[in-house]
Amino acid sequence: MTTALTDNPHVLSFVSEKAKLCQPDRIHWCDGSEAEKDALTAQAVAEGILIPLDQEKLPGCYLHRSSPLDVARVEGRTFICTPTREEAGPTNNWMAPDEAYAKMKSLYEGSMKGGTMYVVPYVMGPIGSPFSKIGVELTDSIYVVLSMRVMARMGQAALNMLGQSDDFNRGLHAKLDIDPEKRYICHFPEDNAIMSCSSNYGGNVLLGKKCLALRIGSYLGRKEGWLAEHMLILGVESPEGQTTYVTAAFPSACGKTNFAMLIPPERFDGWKVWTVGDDIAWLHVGDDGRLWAINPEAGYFGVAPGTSEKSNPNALASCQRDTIFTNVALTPDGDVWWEGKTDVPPEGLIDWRGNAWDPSSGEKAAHPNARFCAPMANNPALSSKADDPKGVPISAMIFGGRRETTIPLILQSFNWTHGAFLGATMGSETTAAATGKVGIIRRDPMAMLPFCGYDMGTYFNHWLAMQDKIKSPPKIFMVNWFRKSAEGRFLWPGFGENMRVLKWVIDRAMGKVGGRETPVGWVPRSGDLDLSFLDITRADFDAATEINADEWRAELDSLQEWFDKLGDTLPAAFHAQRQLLIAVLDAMGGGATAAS
Ligand code: OXD
Ligand code: MN
Repeated sequence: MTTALTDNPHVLSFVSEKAKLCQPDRIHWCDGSEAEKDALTAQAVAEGILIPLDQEKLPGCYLHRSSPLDVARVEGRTFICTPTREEAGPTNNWMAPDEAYAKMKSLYEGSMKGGTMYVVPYVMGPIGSPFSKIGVELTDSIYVVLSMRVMARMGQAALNMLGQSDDFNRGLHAKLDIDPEKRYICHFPEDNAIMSCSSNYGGNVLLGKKCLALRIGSYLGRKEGWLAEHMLILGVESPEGQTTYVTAAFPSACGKTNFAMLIPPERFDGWKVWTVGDDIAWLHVGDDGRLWAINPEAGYFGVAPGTSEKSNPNALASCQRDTIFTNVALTPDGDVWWEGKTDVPPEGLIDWRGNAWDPSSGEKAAHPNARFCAPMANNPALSSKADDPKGVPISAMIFGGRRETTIPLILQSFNWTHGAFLGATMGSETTAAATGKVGIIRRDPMAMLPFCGYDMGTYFNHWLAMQDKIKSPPKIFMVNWFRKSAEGRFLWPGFGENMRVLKWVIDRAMGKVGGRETPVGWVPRSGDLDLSFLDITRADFDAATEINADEWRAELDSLQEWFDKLGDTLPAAFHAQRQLLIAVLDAMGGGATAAS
């Protein structure tokens, strides 16, 4: 055993209790140092867990290949273990805490015999921030240790911040044999504890991320009066040097990382977008009555496929050093590749399973949910506030999904309740970030469907209750970059051009620009959005921002089923919003609202 790095009795007894259960031969306390990283990396390479990439071109970068049966989050095996099923709500899998503890105990028993248990102390959020949370993850996976080192402030600093306190998340992870049948990701919100086994894939095992920062975090947020959200945080700096901060919630693999790292097009000379976070926001009400956000993470666990010089040069730059790639393809010269990185794949690729890749096979070279795990410090667009213990003040919040129809390019809500309603009812086509069928529309309220650690209706009530505390609330918007024409063509060019939409958002938040009121919210008129030097026809812009009454009526109709599923805890205000919108649409008749 390496020497314990703390004399905190609560940490020591947690570690010794779990060591007794898992029976590792060794216990390694992670201090987070460079020397430790080098030693663990060398060991991971020797054991074949990491494959070194070209160290001249990509210093500190490695490839990891997971089991082909362990490539994404497993929502079906993820449980919220509250005393009653009602507390977990109808959208979560539930298991009684006693049953879950007993099941997990039997799986963990002796699971680390012959191996090492790593003690990984970490902080989610800037060191010293009153909003940060501390966790200790015990794991038998070097891949987890090295990834947690990227994704969180890990090591001695976390124990120093904890001091003698008992207020830390207790996490236990064991790889077992990666058998999907034995895979469980169990959350115990009342005990601030997480247990995960039989997986070694990011979202299931980097316990600070989805498990603590969102599922347990959302529970703590309700208890303590704040919000833990699946949102990126960015700052838009104007040529005059004024920075406005915005958060945005899109479902997994729908472009949060790209949006958080957006590079404004030439037309926006002098404008700059700064990344505070690309996946998670913790939002607290400040003394000034505004909502302030911190990014609890310290790295990016981003989806690699589709990331290119065109879609996200800052993400590519972030992956040039000290990055762990998972399930990407390997080039003969020790570089990485994935679908969409370049138009033409390099010759001689080894695919994500480790086999020579045949481009005519119809198989993907990289897994669709292949990831990069890169330190945020590598990002050329990193905000100087990313480490600020206070966080940043939020002027606008954006919800967005991937929808071919109905939802316009951009829509501003009338008020907080209407904005929360739009977020709560948003739908999106499914992606490869979770196991299951891709391309089906599912409701993903506030992009939190897989991440809310308690009953969804109660979560919405918490959102509505927060309004009373926020004297100057951010304005709430909805975006859809993915709307298509009748012929199936994307109507909006996306990528850097999304800056034009972002500019309208911040101008609206400041009350500086007009728009068109429709029955379902405000949309820009073509003159309100800067479309100069953009290859888009007026007809396409009108189609992208069209509110079609028939489509919306169908949308609101189908919502009833969703509301029925959510049950009695759904806020009455949301039923009323739906009825109101239906009434206004009925008064309007069929077809599209006139563009002007
Ligand atoms: C993620 C996800 O990994 O949402 O961020 O799946
Ligand atoms: Mn995410």
